[in-house]
Parts: sequence; C-alpha cells; structure tokens
Amino acid sequence: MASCFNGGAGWPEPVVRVQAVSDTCGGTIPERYVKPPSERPSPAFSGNSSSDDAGGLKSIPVVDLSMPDVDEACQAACREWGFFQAVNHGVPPELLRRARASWRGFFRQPAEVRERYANSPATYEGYGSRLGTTKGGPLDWGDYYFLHLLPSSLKNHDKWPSLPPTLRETTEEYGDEVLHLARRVMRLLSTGLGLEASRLPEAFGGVGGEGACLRVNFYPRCPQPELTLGVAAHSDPGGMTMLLVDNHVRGLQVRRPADGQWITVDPVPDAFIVNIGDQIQVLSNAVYKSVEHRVTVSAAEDRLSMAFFYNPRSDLPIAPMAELVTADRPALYPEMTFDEYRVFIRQRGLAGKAQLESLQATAKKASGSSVIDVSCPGPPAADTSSS
Ligand SMILES: O=C(O)CCC(=O)C(=O)O
Repeated sequence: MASCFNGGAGWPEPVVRVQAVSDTCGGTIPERYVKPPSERPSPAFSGNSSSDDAGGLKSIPVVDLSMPDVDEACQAACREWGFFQAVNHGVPPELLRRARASWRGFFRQPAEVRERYANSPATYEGYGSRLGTTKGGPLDWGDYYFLHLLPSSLKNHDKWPSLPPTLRETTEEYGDEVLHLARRVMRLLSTGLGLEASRLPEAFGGVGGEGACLRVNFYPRCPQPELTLGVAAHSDPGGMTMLLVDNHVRGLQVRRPADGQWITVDPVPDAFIVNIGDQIQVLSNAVYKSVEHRVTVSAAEDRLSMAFFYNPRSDLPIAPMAELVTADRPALYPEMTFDEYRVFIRQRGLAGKAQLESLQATAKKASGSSVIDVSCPGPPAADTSSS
C-alpha cells in the first residue's frame, strides 16, 4: 500500500502520490484509477500532417511560425482543430532542455522534499495529485506542480521548489519566453478573426494585465495503462495553452472535431503544442474551438509535460466580442469572469466540455434563440474501448 500524505487543509481524504502508487502497486492499479470502459483509452490514430482518405489532416496541423502566412495557418488550425504544433517558435531548445531537466529533477527529489510544497484546493498552488474535492471521486494517473507567473502580485518564488537549485531561475526564464510567444500568437489569432492585432489581447486585460500559470505534469509508469488516463478528457478552462511535451514519449490525445475520434499526437521535437481554451472560444463566439483532449500513460516510460496556461485577467467580464455577434449568429455565451468560471473546475474537477455547454444552454434560454451547435460530435461507437 502506498504511503498517504494527509495534505494541506481542504482535501476530503488523504492524498496519495501516484509516484508512490506506481512504485508499490505491483501489476494491478488501485480501483480509484480505473476508468469506466467508455472512458478508457483505445488504440488511437496517430500521425503528423498526413492526410486521411478524404484529403483532411489526420492529426493536428504543424504551423511554422517563421513563415510569412503564419496568421492564416494559425487561424485555420484554430477554427478546424483548436490545436496546432508550433515550430520555429523562437524559444531556444537549450532552455527547453533545461526546463524539462529541472522539473524532472524536482519529481526525483525524495518524497519529504516534495511534500514541503503539498497543495490544497484553496489555490491549487504547489505539489498536487488530484483536481476536484469530491470524496471518493475518480483519480487520474499523474502528479503535478502548479504555480503562478502572472499577475506579478500572485507570483511567489517561495512557493516554487528550491530544489534542484536551478529550478526557480530556469522557470522564471522559461515563463518569460513562453509569455512572449503567447502574446505573439494572440495577435495572430486576433488578425485571423478580421480584427486589429491588439483586440484579443485587450480583451484579456492588455500586456501585464493577463494571467499566466504553469502546470508541470508527471505521469509515472503504469502497469495497466489500458485501464486509466493521466488526465481525463477535458477542454482547458482558460485562454490558450502552450504545452511542452517529452520529445519521445507520446501521451496526448485530441478529440478530432470533424468526427469525434481520439487522435494520438506525435510530438514534433521541441515544438509547442498550442491549443485554444474555453475563454477564447467564448470571446470568438465559437469561431475558434476549445477542443477536448486527454492523456494516456505508459507501462514502459514515465512522461513529463509543461502546460503554460495563458488566461484573461480574472475579474474581467468575458463575453463574445461585439464584432463577432450578428443577427445570424447571436452571442452563444453569457458574460462571466474567469474567476467565476473556474470555480466549477476547482470543485468538480475536469468534466469534458460540460461547463462550456452549460454556459451555452444558459445563453440560449435567456435569448430564446435557435440552436447553433458548436460542440464536437460524440465518439463513434467503435472508438470506445470496452476491454
Ligand atoms: O500532458 C499532456 O500532454 C497534456 C496535459 C494537459 O492537458 C493539462 O495539463 O491540462
């Protein structure tokens, strides 16, 4: 039995680290990590930019940020897939290596060092192993570290690990570079909507007004990867995510909007996987899609990923931008701040696209408007493993 840590105030039960479960569970994972058959990973399609029989892309597009037509490529990817892999993005590969190595170094520290940073559901900052506070609720096969980068009033190096010794400095440098990249992509997305480059960034609170945080995920080896997930299916509640993954270990699956199939992403080495979150789906009145994704785990290798979440200022009202609301396409979502929006996730954990869909239903009820369905279709029966 893995040792329990009775974490910071607020968790409904003792917290168990997945790293400890992985080390001690032998060949059978505990029941809490076993997903219902309909949610278990199935053999999924994979491939980069190769076409399917109908000429469409099999997997998420790769966008070269150094090309002159980059804004068109970005906006097409975000309309069709809500996801792309960004290459030639300007963040030095050497910094990516250092960032990955620093965080692997943290997850290799002895348990008592890691536990100094144990988090609580009040802010989720620190070392964690679950989302949501439902007692007895399902658990994912992954531990994580969550920290704030912006606004600067929330950034506190004392809440970041002090070991390995290079981690704080490297994370600071990494955060600056990825922030710069996120701001550039935001301007491209804004022009892709036919708006001024500054329009979408302003809706987030302008330069310095935005929010940014980092979630470093560590998925230990799992003896029964076919029964569980590293992160259950969800769309990202925030604005936009810049994800750095291991170059050689696959795990991310994206639910292809065209048909609801789960597609395994083959990572392009050192690319950032960029995806639209719920707040940009709302602001763009669903022109850009916030698409469900999930993470599979491996029996052979552990995996590390770094998700940089770029968010609107948390107290700004977020609603479809006026320029994108017409008589034919009324506002699909009511106004809500990001602070209000994320209460749902913090209490209930990740729940596919349930939150965005309930928001859309509220808007429809309020306006009495006819239904515009922007959701992804459900997965075809053949794609849901029942093993
Ligand atoms: O690890 C991954 O590939 C994705 C992680 C993710 O979806 C998340 O942290 O929200």
